[in-house]
Parts: sequence; C-alpha cells; structure tokens
Amino acid sequence: MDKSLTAFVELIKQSESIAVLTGAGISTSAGIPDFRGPKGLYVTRQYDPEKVFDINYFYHDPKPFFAFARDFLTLENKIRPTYAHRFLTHLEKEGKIKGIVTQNIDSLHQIAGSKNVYEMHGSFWQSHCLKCSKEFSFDQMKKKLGEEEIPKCSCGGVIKPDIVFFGENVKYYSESVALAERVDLFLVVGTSCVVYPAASLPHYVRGQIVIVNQSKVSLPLANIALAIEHDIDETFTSIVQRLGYKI
Ligand code: CNA
Repeated sequence: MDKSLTAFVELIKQSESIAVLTGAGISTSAGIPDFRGPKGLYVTRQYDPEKVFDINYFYHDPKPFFAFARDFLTLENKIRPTYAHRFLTHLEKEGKIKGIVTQNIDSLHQIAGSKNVYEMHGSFWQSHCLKCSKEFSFDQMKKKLGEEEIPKCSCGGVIKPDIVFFGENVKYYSESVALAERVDLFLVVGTSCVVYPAASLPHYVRGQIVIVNQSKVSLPLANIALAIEHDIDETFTSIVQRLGYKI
C-alpha cells in the first residue's frame, strides 16, 4: 500500500492535466448508499434500482421513483461533500484537474466547489413536465414532492427530474470522451465501471490510469498504472499528507 501511495503521489506531481471519473462510491461516506458496494441498494433492496431508475417502468408507474426521490431530497439537506470531493476541488484549483465526469446525481462535486463537472447522469437541479416541457426548479420540485405523491404540472403531465434513467441517453458524452483523450492522468474513483457508456471512458485514455475503489474493478487496460483497492477518503487523506496540501 505504501509503495502504491508513493507512486500515486509521483503521478499526481508529474501530471499537468488530470481528469476524474467518479461514481457512487465517492459519496458513500456522506451517507448516500451506492448500488453495488457491500451496503449498496442491490444488496439492501431498500429501493429496487431496476424499477426506480428504469425509464419504461417510470412511464408505466412513477411511484417507486418518487418514493426514492422524496427520501433522497430529504437527505440532501444533511449531506455534505466528502474529503475526496474536497480533495478533487483542491486539485482543480491547483490547475491539475481539468474536469470531473460523474455518474452521481447528488451534485456534491459542485457543492464542494468543483467547476468543470460533467454530470453524465444528470441531476435534480431541474425537472421538466413530460407533456408540455415546462421547467421546474429544484425548490419547486422539492415542494411538490412534499405535497403530491406523483408531482404533476398544471397541464396534467408528470414532472420528471432531469436525471438519466436506464434506457435514456447520457449527457456530455462527447465532451467526456474528449477530456479522457487529452489528459496525462485519469482517475477512476468509486465506480464499479459496469454502467455503460460511462464505463467506456477509461478505454479512451492515452495517459496513465489510477483506480481507487475498495472492490476490484474489471478493466483490462494496459495503461492502468495503479489499482488501489482501499477506502477512498483514507486513500486521499494519505495522498494529501504526502503532497503537503491543507484540505
Ligand atoms: P456502483 O456500481 O454502486 O459502484 C460503486 C463502487 O464504489 C463499488 O465498487 C464499491 O465497492 C465502491 N465503494 C463504495 N464505497 C467506497 C469507499 N468508501 N471507498 C472505496 N470504494 C467504495 O456505482 P457506480 O457509480 O459505478 O454506478 C453507476 C450508477 C450508480 C449511476 O447511474 C449513479 O447515478 C448511481 N448512483 C448514484 C448515487 C449518487 O449520486 N451518490 C448513489 C447511488 C447510485
């Protein structure tokens, strides 16, 4: 582990441009469960991800999604960016990180202060009526969720947050590919890399790749310099100490 951390620090120091792909694992220490980790939704079945996030299921019955959304937005008042989110913001301010591609819908990168963030799976910031396309803000959606089981527009249409469901096209894909192609170092943080097309991004990387994920990530790529199978916050705490940053 010590050797890997030293090598990781050297890679960060040498790199002039870094990009990051993050997944649900970077937010578990903030109290948001992931999908496939040991306490993830596929294990606890607190919500059924196949029903909650499937677009065809949503059209058929949006109630499971809105039950999740109600809980998620209640949690939103309490969650704060993790150490890892703050570390990535710091590296962006240092000029090293050129962009973060996230599969997360929790907006914790922006709340931490990161600027160049591609939310590939969208977010809750805006919602739209599926019938008349009227836009609703985060606060309007939150209010409606407190009052209605299925939030509806005045035209009668169901209002859907702009998050990307299974079966829908992701956002910012070409920008994310271009970012992956041009950096010296690409970090894969807290993602099982099984959800496509986000999981395809490491395949475009011409520089070196470092994975930080507590469970094994199956990426058969020759340019993987390091795969650190350890807790994300603990890993970055050690990295920060070695870099001498104050976070
Ligand atoms: P995933 O498939 O659940 O993978 C998460 C990975 O992170 C797993 O391999 C875990 O072992 C690992 N992990 C969890 N906690 C830690 C930790 N503390 N330290 C190190 N590793 C850890 O999630 P992906 O992001 O790969 O899958 C993509 C889905 C999940 C996207 O569609 C997301 O929108 C969706 N999702 C997002 C959130 C969120 O916004 N926070 C939460 C849950 C799911």
